[in-house]
Amino acid sequence: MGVLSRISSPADLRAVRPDQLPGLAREIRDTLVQTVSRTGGHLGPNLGVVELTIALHRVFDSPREPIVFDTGHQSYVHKLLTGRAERFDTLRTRGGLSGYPDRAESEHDVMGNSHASTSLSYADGLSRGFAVRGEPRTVVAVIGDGALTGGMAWEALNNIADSGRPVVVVVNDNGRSYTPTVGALARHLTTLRTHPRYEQALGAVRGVLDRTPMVGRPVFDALHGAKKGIKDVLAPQGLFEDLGLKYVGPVDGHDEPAVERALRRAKGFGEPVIVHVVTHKGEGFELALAHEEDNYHSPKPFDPVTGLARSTAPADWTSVFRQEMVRVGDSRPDVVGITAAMLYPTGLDAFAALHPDRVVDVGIAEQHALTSAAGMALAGLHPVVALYATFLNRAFDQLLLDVSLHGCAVTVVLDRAGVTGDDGPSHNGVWDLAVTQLVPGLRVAAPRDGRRLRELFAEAVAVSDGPTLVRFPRGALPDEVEAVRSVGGVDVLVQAPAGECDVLLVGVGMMVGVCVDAAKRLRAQGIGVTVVDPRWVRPVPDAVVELARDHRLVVTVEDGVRTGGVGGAVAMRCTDDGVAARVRVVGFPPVFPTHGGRALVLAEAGLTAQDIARDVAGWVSALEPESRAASRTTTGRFLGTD
Ligand SMILES: Cc1ncc(C[n+]2csc(CCOP(=O)(O)OP(=O)(O)O)c2C)c(N)n1
Repeated sequence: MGVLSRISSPADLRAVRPDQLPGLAREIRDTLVQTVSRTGGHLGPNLGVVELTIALHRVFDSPREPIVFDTGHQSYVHKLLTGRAERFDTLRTRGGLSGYPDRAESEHDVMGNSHASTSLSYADGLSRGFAVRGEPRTVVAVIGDGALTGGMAWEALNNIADSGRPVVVVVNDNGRSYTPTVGALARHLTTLRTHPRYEQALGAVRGVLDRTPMVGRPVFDALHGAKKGIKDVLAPQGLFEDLGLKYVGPVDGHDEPAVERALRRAKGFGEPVIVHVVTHKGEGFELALAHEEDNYHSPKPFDPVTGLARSTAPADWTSVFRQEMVRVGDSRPDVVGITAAMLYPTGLDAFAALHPDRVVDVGIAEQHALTSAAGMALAGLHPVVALYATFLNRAFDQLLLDVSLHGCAVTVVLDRAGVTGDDGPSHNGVWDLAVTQLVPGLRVAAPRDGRRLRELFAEAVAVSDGPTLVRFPRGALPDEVEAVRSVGGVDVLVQAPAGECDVLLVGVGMMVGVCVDAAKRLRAQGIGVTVVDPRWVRPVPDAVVELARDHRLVVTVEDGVRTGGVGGAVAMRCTDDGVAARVRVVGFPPVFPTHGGRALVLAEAGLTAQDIARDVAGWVSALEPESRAASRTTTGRFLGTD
């Protein structure tokens, strides 16, 4: 029986003999590889923090001394050590463990946000809260060098450094976000990590002192600690100390006893301290270490022996954008790409390979990405900012007042818009359609298939007098649906028979295909349905309003929140323009959905063809008889025009 199965709490871990810890680390790595190769998830980051997490839970008394994991994607080891090892095989499945910390799952999970660079603010707030309540408790934040590129981390450090409170900031420095971490801060950490005089000096000291353990350890610890006088001679760690923060490190993050010593020392200070821990993403698993692109940051299910994906990936939305960015960028020297530390996942990589000087990785800094894009637009470029939809939330003010107020021609491309599923509540991209409704001058496109993505992206970058946004979902491309005709830029996909214009279904993006399916079901029930794809969903195209006049009921369907989304805008336009038809808005309910497969979450939200057909049939039968009779005499005034 292994050691891991005997650990159901940090107290059990603290009782493990030091000589058993290397074996435990191997067991944990094996569990990580076996499980994640089946479920998919964050492998590289967790393999890198095995010794660090063991040391954290041996030194700090969680949950009394809370440990906040920034982003939370590297919390699998923490889960294994806090009573969840037995359920670990349920990772990222409905009813099973979340892929991020989850307050509902364990008292050891402080937050489950999953957006980067927040841990120091949580830690600052927790420690301030404990101080106000008169509870002397240390708070720990574990933040990667990638997350440390986010501005919020520095806003928090500004407060923490001045607080005098016991906050231990553990910088997990593996030199990478997905790809190598960018910028001056990353360079500074590298300088600390690789400073030859420092390493030589420490190595020599350790060599001598280790031979006299009783005396040696404490003396070495003292040297290794943050004695400013000694350290300044050895390494240029000034940045942190100049902020008033004590600095311990750099520590080899795969040397568990060394990490424990550094953490105990940091805890002993009783005031703010940085512990700089150097780790390798993917440690202990050759395939991950050798993986140039991202060290298996978040692989899909794969064979743990060969590393090959368990299923061949179908053509997806990202790959279409990847190609189009190259095509458009090749012919437009003013087009540049901006990524917030996600070059490959957003598909900017192919363009970057061809035009390295025309793609900028700004770090995990979506706010800065948008305002920097505004600056580039003011300088005469056309930036394409490629983000996951959920991360645009951060940069709302920048989109509103820095980009849009100035009419900057910036194109924002949102991947993973709509329901994403497995990664849990905070990764769903269901807010973008609502928040962008508020932005004057912003034009929003929602392609229904790959061909429309190509068209709409080209149209978006051709706009030169204001911002545009193109949003598409996660996953495989749907079959292409051809229009029967086009009206004022709006595609009509299904036309209700003349004199039977009961329902106008307005689909947004991938929901267009679902609407076409729902229309077939409704037709079988004798209900006349027209299905349109506005393509540009903001502002509401005039043609949608005119088509609405020809129907008794308008139903909008979007995979974003119902509140204030496209449907809300269509309803307002119809009311403002005196359209008689009722408008019903179908969209994502105002909930934070629990993690689960995307199809499952969509079904729970009632966003399937079957659900929509059932609801629409009910709404049609509830229409007043007069309105029904009136519509039967409607000739479809607008329907004939192109
Ligand atoms: C605001 C925000 N933008 C982007 C991401 C996507 N993301 C998840 S992990 C990650 C890299 C994190 O790097 P680091 O903090 O160094 O942790 P590591 O994975 O290297 O351990 C990124 C960009 C995110 N979670 N939050």
